[in-house]
Amino acid sequence: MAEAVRLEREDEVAVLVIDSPPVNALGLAVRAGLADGLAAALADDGVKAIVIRAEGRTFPAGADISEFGKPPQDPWLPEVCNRIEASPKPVVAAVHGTALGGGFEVALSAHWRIALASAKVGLPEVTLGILPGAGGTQRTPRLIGAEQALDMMISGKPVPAAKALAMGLLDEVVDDDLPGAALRLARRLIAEGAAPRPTRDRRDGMRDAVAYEQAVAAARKAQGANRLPGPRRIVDCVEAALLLPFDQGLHFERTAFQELVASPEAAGLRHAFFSERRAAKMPEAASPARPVAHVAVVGGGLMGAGIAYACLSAGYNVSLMERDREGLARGLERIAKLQESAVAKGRMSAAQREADWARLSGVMDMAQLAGADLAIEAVFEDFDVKADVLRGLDAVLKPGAVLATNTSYLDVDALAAVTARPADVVGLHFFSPAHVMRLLEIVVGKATAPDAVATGLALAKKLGKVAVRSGVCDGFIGNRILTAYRQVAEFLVEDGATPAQVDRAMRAFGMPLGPFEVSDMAGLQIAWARRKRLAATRDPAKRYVAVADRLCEAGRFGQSTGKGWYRYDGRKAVEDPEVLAIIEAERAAKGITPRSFADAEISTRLMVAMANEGARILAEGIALRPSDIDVVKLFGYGFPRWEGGPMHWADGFGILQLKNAVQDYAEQAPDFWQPAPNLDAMILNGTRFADLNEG
Ligand code: 3H9
Repeated sequence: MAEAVRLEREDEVAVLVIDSPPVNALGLAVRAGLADGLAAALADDGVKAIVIRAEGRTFPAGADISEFGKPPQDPWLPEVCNRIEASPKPVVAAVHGTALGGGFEVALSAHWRIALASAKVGLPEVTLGILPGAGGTQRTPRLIGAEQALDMMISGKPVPAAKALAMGLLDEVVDDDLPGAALRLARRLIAEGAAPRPTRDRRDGMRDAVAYEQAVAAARKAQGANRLPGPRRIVDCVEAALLLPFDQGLHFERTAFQELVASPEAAGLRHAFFSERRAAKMPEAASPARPVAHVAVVGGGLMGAGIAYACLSAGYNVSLMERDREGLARGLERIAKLQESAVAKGRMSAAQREADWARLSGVMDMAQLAGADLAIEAVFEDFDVKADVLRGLDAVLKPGAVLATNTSYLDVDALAAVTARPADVVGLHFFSPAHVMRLLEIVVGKATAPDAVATGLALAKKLGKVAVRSGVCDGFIGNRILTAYRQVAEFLVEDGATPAQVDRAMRAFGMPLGPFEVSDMAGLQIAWARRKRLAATRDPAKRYVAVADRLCEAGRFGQSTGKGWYRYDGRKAVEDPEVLAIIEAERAAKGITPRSFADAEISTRLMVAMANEGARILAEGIALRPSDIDVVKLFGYGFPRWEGGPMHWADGFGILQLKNAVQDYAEQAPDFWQPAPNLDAMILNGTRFADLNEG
C-alpha cells in the first residue's frame, strides 16, 4: 500500500504529500505520516522550508470521522498541528478541494496558506455535533476576529477561496499549478529569510477586544435556545481565545471537544453522516445507468411541477404533460413561480432561468413524449388513473426508456404489469415539495431491471437527492412507518391524550411538528378517501380510531379549511373544544375511560411504533439495511438528525426493551402491537441494528 504521507525534496524545500483516498481524512496513518515527515524535514539541515499539500481530489476533508467514539491513538491531531506550528522552518499549506475541519486546522497551523481558486475552506464540525478540536476555535478568531469565526463555525458552511483570501484566512490564491505556486512561495520565503509566522502569536482579529466580546455576547444570546450543545460550546471556546493564553485556550477547546464527541447527539449525527453515504450502495449501483437527457413529467400538479422544476434546474430537457390546456397552463405557471422565487432569493440567475425555461416544453398529447429517455408520472394517486398513464407511456416511449411512477402507496408490481415492459418500470417516490425535499425512494419491483434502478440513482445524484432503495409494500419504507406512527398517535388520543399533548411531546422529542399538526398541514382529505376505499376490506376485529373520519364529516379538513385537529387563527393552531368533544364522544361510544399520559411515554410509544415497524420492514427485505430506514425518516419526514433515525434510536433504547415495550403496549391494540419477527434472534445474538448496516 502507498504511504499515506510521502516526503519529497525540491532543493531546499521539503514537500509533505498527503495521499490517502478518497478525501485524505486525517486518520492515524496520515497523522503519523505528517508527524514523521515533519520530524525528518526538521532534522535535515538542507531543508529550509516545508510545503504540505495533498494528492487526489482534496486537501484533507477533516479528521477521520469513523475514528470518533473509538480510543484515541497517538499522535493526536491537535499535537500534530502544534508541531507544525512550532516548526522553526517556514511551513506553507497548499490547499485544493475542500479543506474542512481538521484539514483546515492543519492549514491554520502552517505559517502561510496558498489555495487554488476553486478550493473551499471550512469548519463544519458543528454538523457532527462537535467543534473544531485541533485548535480551530483558537486560531481562526486570531486571524479573522470573533464575528466571522463564529459565523463559520456555527453555520458550518465552507467559504470559497476568494472570500477566504479577503477575510484573511488565506495569503494567496492561484488559478492553476498549485504545487508549483506553493514551491515558488516557499523559495521566496527562503530567499527573504522569512521567519515562521505562527498563528498562535497573531492578533489580527483581536485588536478590537470590545467588538470581539460583543460578537461573543450576541452569538451566545442567539444560541441560548438551541437544544444542541455544540454551538454554545463554540461560543465559549471563541471567548476563551480572547481571555486565555493560547495553550490554556487549546486545553479549554480540548475539554469541550471531548465532552461533545462522547455525546449521544454527536453519535446520532455521525450515524446520519455515514448512513446518507451508505444508502447509495445498492446492488444495482454497479449497473451502468441508461443515458438520460430528456425527462417527461406527466401531471402538472404541485408534485409534477416540483419534479419538472428540479429536473430543469439540474440541466435536463423537460416536457410537462397535462390533459388539457388549462391544466397545462397551471402546471407551467407553477414552474414559472418556482423559478421566480429562486431568482428573487438569489438562488438562480435571471440568465439561468431563461436557459432553463428554454429547455421546457408543455404538451397535451402523449405522442409528443416519444423522445423522452425517462418519464415520471405524477398524476392523481389512484390505481386506474396511474395505470392509464403508464399504458399510454408504454405505447409511445422508445425502447429502453425508463417509466417511473411517483406513487406513494400503490403496488408498483401491479402498475408495472399493465405495461408490456415491466423491466423498465421503477418507482421514483419524491416528497413534497419535490424541489426541496432531499429524499427519493427508489422502489424496485419484482421485474425492475438493475439498470433502470441505476438510472433512478443517477437522476437522484444529479438532482442532489439522497436515494434510498425500497422494495414494494403498502407505503414503501417511509409512509408505511408513518402509518404506524399516526396509528399510535390516534390510539393515544382516543385513550386519553389530547392532540396538542401528542404534538407537544413529539416536538419536545425534536420533530419540527407533531403528527396532528402535520395532518392539518397536509390536509385530511386524501387519507379519508383512502380509508373509505379500504373500508370494505378492513378487519373488524382490529382497533379502528374513527376520530379523523368524524372530523372530515364535520368539514374539518385541516389548515386549508381553517379547522382540522385544531382551529386556525390565521396560521396559528388553537385547541378546539369541538374536537375534544368529538374525541370524548368516540371514547364514550367505545366505553374507553381516558387515562393520562406523560409526554415522555407518548414519545416513547411513538418511537417504539416506528422502530418496530422498521424492524418488520427489514425482516421482509423491503429495506436493504436499518440505516436506510433512518435515512428515509431523516430526509423525508423531518426526523431530528441528532437522534440518527428510528433504528439508531432503537439501538440506544435496547432491542430487548423494544420487544418488551411492544408487548407492554399490547393491551392498547393487540392486533397492532406485535413484536417484529426478527427481534427475538437479535436479542438472542446480542445484535443491534447498527451491526446489520454494513454492506
Ligand atoms: C473534524 O475534522 C474534527 C477536528 O476538528 C478535530 C479532531 C481532533 N472521515 O461525501 P462523499 C468518506 S470532524 C471519514 O461521498 P463528496 C465518505 O464516507 C470532520 N470518512 O464525497 C465517503 O466514503 P465511501 C470535519 C470521510 O465528494 C467518501 O469519503 N469534516 C470523511 O460528495 C467520499 O465522501 C467534515 O465534516 C471524513 N472526514 O463530498 C467533512 N469525509 O466512499 C465531511 C468523507 O466509503 N465530508 N469521508 O462512502 C464531507 O463533507 C464530504 O465528504 C466532502 C466530499 C465535501 C469532503
